[in-house]
Amino acid sequence: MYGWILLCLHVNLDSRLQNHSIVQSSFSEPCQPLGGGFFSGFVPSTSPDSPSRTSFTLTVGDKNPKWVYCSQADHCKKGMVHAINAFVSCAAL
Ligand SMILES: [Cu+2]
Repeated sequence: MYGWILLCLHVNLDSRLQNHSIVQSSFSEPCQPLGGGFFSGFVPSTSPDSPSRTSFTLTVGDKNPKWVYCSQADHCKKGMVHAINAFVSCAAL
């Protein structure tokens, strides 16, 4: 095990009142779920003034890059995407 990462479900202030999720994807298809990848489930936010207290903790067992997006509506296309260990990929370029 190399470490862990905690991903905040609320990175877009305009969509705090909607459900959000964390879904593993791939670099080539960043808004599509990766087969066998992780999925947090949908987590609602109930206040426009503060983020949900719900979190999704993921243990990262290797140094390979992982791509993550929110599968709610068009959040991914609006930029709700994340990367884990992306520096490994960038260093390899
Ligand atoms: Cu979202």
